[in-house]
Amino acid sequence: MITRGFGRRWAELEPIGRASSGGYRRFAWTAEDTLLREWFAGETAALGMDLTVDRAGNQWAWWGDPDSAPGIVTGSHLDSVPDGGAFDGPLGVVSALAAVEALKAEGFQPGKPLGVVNFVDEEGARFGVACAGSRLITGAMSADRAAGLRDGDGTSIPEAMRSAGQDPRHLGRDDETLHRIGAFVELHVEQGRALATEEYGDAQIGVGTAIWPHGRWRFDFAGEANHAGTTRLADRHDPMLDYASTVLAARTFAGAHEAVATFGKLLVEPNGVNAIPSLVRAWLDARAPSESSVQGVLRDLTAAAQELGATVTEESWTGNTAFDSSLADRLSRVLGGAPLLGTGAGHDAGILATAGVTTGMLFVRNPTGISHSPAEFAEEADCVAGVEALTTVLRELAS
Ligand code: HGY
Ligand code: MN
Ligand code: MN
Ligand code: MN
Repeated sequence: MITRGFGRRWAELEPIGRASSGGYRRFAWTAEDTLLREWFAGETAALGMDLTVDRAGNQWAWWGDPDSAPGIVTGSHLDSVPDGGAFDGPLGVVSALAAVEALKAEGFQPGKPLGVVNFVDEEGARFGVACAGSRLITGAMSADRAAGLRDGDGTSIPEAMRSAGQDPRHLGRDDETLHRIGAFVELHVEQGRALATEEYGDAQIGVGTAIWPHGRWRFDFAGEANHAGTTRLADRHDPMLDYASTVLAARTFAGAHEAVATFGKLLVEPNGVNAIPSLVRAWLDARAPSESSVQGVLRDLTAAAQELGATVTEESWTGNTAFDSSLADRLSRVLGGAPLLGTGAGHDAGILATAGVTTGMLFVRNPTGISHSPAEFAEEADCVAGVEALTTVLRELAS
């Protein structure tokens, strides 16, 4: 049953938003997102679940009356990074649906409401802030901040929501939705390679303990637009040079502070091969097991960039996030001693945990550790083990 429940759904989801590279472009409030949401609505209706959409557009499907008692919720997200992998997000949603189907098939009667959520805009690929859907309903991001964000075409989140048929008028903290969550457990493909190592016993399933502190910063390097062919070198103010030295400095400071950092997104104006740029705008992602390490990288890198005349703007910050330790121990126990591990990847589960929701995570082994890439992969047997583990956990928590 579980294999069929997983395989059919996976096959239906796979073609939506897939690019010729084999990677995915599934951005919030786009046509691909609408197809994914319609798929989710159809699947949850077929399971006899009641679907609601909250103030930020997150989809919540319920088995039982969600206002009768705080429920047990699982699920994840369906959006992706540009050219992302197939598993990051969808594995948690498909596994949640297959687990509910398995529980229904065995005649399980939940003692409390059981929910499956599809969070909107977890990757922040279009508007720049990760976990936008969970940040909005928990108040970690204000409606004003969301309305001020723009995508590459200058579209705002409210405009994008309206174009996707959603109502942005009540954008913001959603206590009614939050009060329905007694505990949230998100299943996710492991991002990084720990479970497959001897240290973690080459385990199929792991239990999350914490998410590293992480953030995103925008660096603006101003230059002087000019002709690439006729401007003497001594007369140039080329911001690409300042950007290049800052990229190298980021790697140096990350090493020095035992952190990780990368500039993964770049905007060049006017972006012409034969024009010296007037502006180079670059976004930094920096993370570390401790807040002091990340802050150390930002302190040193900001000082170096400001020396070059750059401006640095923090666009999002998530401090150290610890999952509920007693829930983590309980998850590990019911899963026969599944190993506990922290992660450098951000998740909606982390945002909910920061808002005081009892939260846990399950990770499915990733043999290569690669993620945010078309090469992201998990073995089918491990995915099925993930559904079985999630089914066990939901049966345990919702009894
Ligand atoms: O960026 C992250 O860590 C997550 O995949 N959104
Ligand atoms: Mn991701
Ligand atoms: Mn994810
Ligand atoms: Mn010319």
